[in-house]
Amino acid sequence: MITAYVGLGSNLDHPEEQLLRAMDELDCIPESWLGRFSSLYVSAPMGPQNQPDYVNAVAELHTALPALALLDALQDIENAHHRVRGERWGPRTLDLDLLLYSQEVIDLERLKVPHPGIAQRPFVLQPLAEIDGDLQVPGVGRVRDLLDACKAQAARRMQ
Ligand code: ROI
Repeated sequence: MITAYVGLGSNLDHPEEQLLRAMDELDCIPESWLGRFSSLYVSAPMGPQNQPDYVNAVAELHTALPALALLDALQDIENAHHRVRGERWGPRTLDLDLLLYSQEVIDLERLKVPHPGIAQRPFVLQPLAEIDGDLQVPGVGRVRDLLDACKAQAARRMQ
């Protein structure tokens, strides 16, 4: 069994509901079950500012699936949320990023793990730190230290 971490984000069509539904769907991925799940966090968009604020969270997933099969399953869930791949860094109904897959480093065209932007994204680090601040991001550093380094732009925790 592998422990993986998935970043969830949405800024369209009732983002909180999108994330809560996605949580159930993650638990239904074959050969996998949902572990811990962070609170929901709201943050201003990174990238183009002419879009709504985002709601983000992180889920821990225990899985026997190979990384690419897990990626396929995540993309199936995105598609079921009518995810439309529009402009780069534009708004989206549901974004599921495979952040960490055990301590593996994967560098394929389709999949880069750890997620390349992780160290610059407080909206990922903050929910990840809520689950486990001592987690190591291979080749990058410890989650808690990475969060301290970009705290200035911290996301706000929702109720
Ligand atoms: N900005 C925030 N705050 N949260 C996201 O999940 C997010 N996702 C993205 C881009 C457009 C980079 N900006 C984001 O894909």
